[in-house]
Amino acid sequence: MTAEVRVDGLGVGTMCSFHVDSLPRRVRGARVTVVGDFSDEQAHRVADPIEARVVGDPAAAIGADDVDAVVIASPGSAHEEQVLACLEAGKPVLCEKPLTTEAATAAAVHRREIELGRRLIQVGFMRRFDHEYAALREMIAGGALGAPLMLHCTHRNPAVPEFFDSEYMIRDSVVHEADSARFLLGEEIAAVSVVRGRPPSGAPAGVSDPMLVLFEAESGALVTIEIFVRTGIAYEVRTEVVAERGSALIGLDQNVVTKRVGGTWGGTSTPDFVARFGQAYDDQMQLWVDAATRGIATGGGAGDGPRRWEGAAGAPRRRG
Ligand code: ISE
Repeated sequence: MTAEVRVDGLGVGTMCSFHVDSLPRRVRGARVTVVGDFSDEQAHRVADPIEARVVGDPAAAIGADDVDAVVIASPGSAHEEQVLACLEAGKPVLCEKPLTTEAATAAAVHRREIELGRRLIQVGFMRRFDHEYAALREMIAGGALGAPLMLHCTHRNPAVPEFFDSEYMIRDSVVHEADSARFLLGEEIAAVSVVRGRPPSGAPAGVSDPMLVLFEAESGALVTIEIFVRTGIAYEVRTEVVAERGSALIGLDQNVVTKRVGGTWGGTSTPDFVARFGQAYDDQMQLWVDAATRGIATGGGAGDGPRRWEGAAGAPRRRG
């Protein structure tokens, strides 16, 4: 491994473009040497300004001599094959969620990582690096509020692409709440139920948006999630813990709101997840680069997230 980690960025849509931009500017110790996307044009748009090579074939890019580690932000359906290729090549990988699109394949990827004997996968659960989530976890773990009884999670996107159906909402959006719930409560999710709501006019046919999701944690603590990805308003992600001796709420956008205009109280809401979680994405990337320098991965891994909803021991009940 060279002193500077040479990174391959796979799938350069919004998220990977953000990461590719962060590596030279806001993260120490890495540079992007190879870029790949199903659209060669998009790959060149990202690669050319930073003098990276464009390699269309993901397997060739992962195996390339000038690649030490890989950032995967391709569509979820491509993750399984690409992450497995990283494992076989012995290269640390930061894979955007979902790790794979099915619980069984995610479990298989995790098993392969264990078989090979080296932690190489970090999953893009960036909320763990957000200062508010980290402070809330500390508050809960420190016992200041007493035992947590409920988490109330609001997860609203202003808009999503047409293909973002109800399954996508669970895999791409609610997956963050699964990770956050486990991160904040420090325990596993034992049961999941989903109630489908009435879509707003203009939503694609057959989509259930909003939905209410209920997790029951092993201790009996309840986690309610409102997932609504076509609000037309702003990016709103809030989490409130209600515990035995008090409650605490994060995600009020206090960093950007709070000003008085002509006697009214108001401000701007966060427009999107990159604006809301920019600091968390960068800190996540720094941790990944630091670990990749040592040829390993740390942070949220293949064993986190909804993989645990199904599978071997202690398989949760599914309802709804
Ligand atoms: C997106 O992919 C993300 O990861 C965001 O954090 C989430 O809020 C959004 O719903 C997803 O589409």
